[in-house]
Amino acid sequence: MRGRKKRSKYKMISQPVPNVPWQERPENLTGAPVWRYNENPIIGRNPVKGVARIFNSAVMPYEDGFIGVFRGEQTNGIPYIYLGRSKDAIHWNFDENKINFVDEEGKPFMPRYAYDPRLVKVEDTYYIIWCQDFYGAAIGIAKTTDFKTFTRIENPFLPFNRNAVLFPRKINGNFVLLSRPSDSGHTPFGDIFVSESPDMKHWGVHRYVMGTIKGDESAWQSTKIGAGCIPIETEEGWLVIYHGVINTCNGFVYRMGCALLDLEQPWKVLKRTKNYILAPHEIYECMGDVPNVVFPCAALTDAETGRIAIYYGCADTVTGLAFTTVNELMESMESM
Ligand code: BMA
Repeated sequence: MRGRKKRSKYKMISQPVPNVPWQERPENLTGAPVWRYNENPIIGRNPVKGVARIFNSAVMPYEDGFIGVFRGEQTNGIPYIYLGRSKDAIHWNFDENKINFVDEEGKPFMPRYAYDPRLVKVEDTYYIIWCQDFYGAAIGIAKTTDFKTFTRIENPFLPFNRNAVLFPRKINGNFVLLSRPSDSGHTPFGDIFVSESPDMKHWGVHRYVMGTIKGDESAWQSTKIGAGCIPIETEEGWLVIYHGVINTCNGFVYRMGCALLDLEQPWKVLKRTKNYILAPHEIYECMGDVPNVVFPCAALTDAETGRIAIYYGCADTVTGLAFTTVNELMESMESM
């Protein structure tokens, strides 16, 4: 395969995924270290019967292809989660019906709404984490081993909270999760915290990880931040791709950045980007239901080549794919 030659300087600790979608870095790319798939958006409007928009969605390798959980904005305006499968992680087939959750006794449990899902495998179980209603915006978690039965774990966190991202392995024997306590509206503030659990049910040891940065130092992330993709394990630390927001006279603008957290003590920030790594620029990122939003929710990685493919919501309307490498991201961060 073309381009598959150099091993990466920085090493990701994960399985090789040789079929990760990929396009080489354009020669004329300047500035930000992330470049877009040239056929973006990969998921356009009206992708499923009764669903007007799919965005802010998460994918991962599964069997000989890929699987994903997708935020589908139904034509009644209510977001819900849909399952999709793909051979190449670019062209997706979606189930026509939304995911049917059950509670821990096996009885149907359907949240009133569900949005911004993340997807991760820890040991033998896949976890879907999203935002749902629990007297306001709160974190929903469900587990599955077969993508047929999805068992919802009862409210793991108090309201209000969003952007929960589970680490892909236990750290010091516990599950570890990043989240962003919020309000139940559009949240004009927000920092990232980390929590631990022995069983995915009881959470504690909540610690502060990182917050906004003052406008005179890194203005694009001066209003609120939130974890995006599942942390990527590297030899240097956990690489976290997150969103950062600035408030302007025309509302919020969402951009992307990344940070490196200590492998054993993930509340310690080793490095972080002061410059964003991707910002709304293309028309599908600047125009839509909510203009000027790039919102990362997943990254596919190939440890062998260091390639990273980022899935992100564009303007709360369509889904984009962008590429970078572990080297590019590592070298875009500054020591803290
Ligand atoms: C956040 C979330 C996201 C959305 C973003 C921009 O608060 O609700 O789902 O993409 O706002 O509207």
